[in-house]
Amino acid sequence: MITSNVRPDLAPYYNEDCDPKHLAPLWEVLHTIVRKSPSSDCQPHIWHYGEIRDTIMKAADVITAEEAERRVLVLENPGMRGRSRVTTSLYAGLQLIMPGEIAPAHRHSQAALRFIVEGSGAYTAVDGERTIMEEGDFVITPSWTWHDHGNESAQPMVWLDGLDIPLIETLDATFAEPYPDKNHPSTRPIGDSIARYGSGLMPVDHQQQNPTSPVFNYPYVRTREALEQMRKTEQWDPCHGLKLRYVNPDNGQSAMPTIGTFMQLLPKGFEACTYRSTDATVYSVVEGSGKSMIGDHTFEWRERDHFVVPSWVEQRHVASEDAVLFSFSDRPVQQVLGLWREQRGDA
Ligand code: GTQ
Repeated sequence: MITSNVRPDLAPYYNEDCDPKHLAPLWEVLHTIVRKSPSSDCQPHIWHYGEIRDTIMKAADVITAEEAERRVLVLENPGMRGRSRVTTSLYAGLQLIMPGEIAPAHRHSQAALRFIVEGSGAYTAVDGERTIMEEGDFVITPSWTWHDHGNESAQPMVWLDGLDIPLIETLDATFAEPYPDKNHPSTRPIGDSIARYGSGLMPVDHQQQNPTSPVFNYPYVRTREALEQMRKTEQWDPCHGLKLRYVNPDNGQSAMPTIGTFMQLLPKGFEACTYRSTDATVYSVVEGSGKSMIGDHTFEWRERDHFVVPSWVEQRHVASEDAVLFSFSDRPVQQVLGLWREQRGDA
């Protein structure tokens, strides 16, 4: 049944002629599918870690990592409940792994990032190389690589998962398979990738094989040190403070082809100018506290809180202490397609 807003008198034509033949009149929907500017069900939202931590920890009482395969609570955008997405194109969740547990090996066409929120010492293994993760580390699981996670430390570990699940769903290009054993065998020592590719150096005959960075752990100590060193020149961007993007050393592009990742420092008292861009963005607060005005909302945040800014909604950040924010979005996809736009407002 096709309903009409434009020409109710044409209802018999729509329903008796068009509809049975799987045809529909564009003029009834044109301006809802080709809009003047972005408008989606994605809403601004904040998850305060202090309010959700108990619920995350309780997941360990109700299900094992092995039974769950991945014990994750999905950060569901309030405007898109039940659709496992934090923005229109991206998925986010908080994954819990307890001491002694293993999340078994599998692979899928969706790419994943891990951003470590609480705990230290657990590992992710990617195609036979383990990396030990610390708070603030950014770790990549590229598309179609075998990966398992394990916690050999004495504390629970929680990290933010960011995946391109909704994007891959739109493209209808999903594949996944389990590995026959819980762990994929180790074939390279811990630290191998960062030694080979992560110091401004490369093996001399290295040929780029993959659009994803060959460095799969960007440790927080290095990122934080870079920001601290940069702050000495006081070249603050009025909207972003000091903001770095994670890059693939092979090609200077984003570390992951489908997800852009960023880390920024806002010094105590910084009041950013208003800014908007077409890449809806998920933020994870690493250090400090402050507030962000996002559209009509004001979110007060502190360490380990997560918040989301929809596409083309104005954002403005104020830091009450030195603050460090990690963020991710689909910016590289929009840029490669020539779609990305940004707009800076007044300070
Ligand atoms: O760790 O492989 O949050 O496959 C969702 C799907 C994590 C993972 C998620 C996944 C993973």
